Amino acid sequence: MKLHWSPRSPFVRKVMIAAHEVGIADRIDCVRTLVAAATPNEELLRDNPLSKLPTLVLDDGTVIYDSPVICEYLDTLHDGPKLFPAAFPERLTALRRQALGDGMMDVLLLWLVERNRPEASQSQPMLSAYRVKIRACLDALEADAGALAADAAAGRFDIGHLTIGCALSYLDFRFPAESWRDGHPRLTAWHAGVAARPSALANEAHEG
Ligand SMILES: N[C@@H](CCC(=O)N[C@@H](CS)C(=O)NCC(=O)O)C(=O)O
Repeated sequence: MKLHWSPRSPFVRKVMIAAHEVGIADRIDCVRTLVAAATPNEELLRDNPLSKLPTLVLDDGTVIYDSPVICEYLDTLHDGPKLFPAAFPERLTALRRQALGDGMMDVLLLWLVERNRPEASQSQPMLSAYRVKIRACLDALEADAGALAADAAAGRFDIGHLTIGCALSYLDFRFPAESWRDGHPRLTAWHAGVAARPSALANEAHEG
């Protein structure tokens, strides 16, 4: 399988952590692909008309995106504990947490684009809206941290935990000045456990 890949993308990292967790990372050939919202990548457009990472191309030419769909596909390739619980209500909780983590990463990417514009062109209302949303997400996660900790104590790790872990780590990577741990002690403790998993350590975000 070929994965359009970047070492900076939080969504690519999510997919690679999922691949590692289900034991098939060595079946993925990562191809460095440059994307930018303002510059569609001509080659990537042939596989994904949205020109977005991650995009997975299977050996038979089938193309799969976006990260929730890729992760759910990878979860069909193994017989171990599933990242996507089959039964409700566990499935609903995992999908909601995945949506929250994905949504946080969407906001952070938009925030990064806005922050990288020349200062005179930056929209202060948008910048402050992004901060308000991320803080609200962190507060919601702190309120959920008791349940997250109980899951960890029971050895449960699903797509919801994985995605929230990626979103928090992306805050560390791109927004260290936001000091997200302040006021979120239980979430901080939970995240430390996720960040120490071999799958996360093997796929640290980096420039390059
Ligand atoms: N919903 C998508 C989001 C993917 C996404 O936003 N990827 C970013 C890189 S991290 C991208 O490709 N941006 C380029 C663009 O927006 O044109 C997913 O879950 O895969």
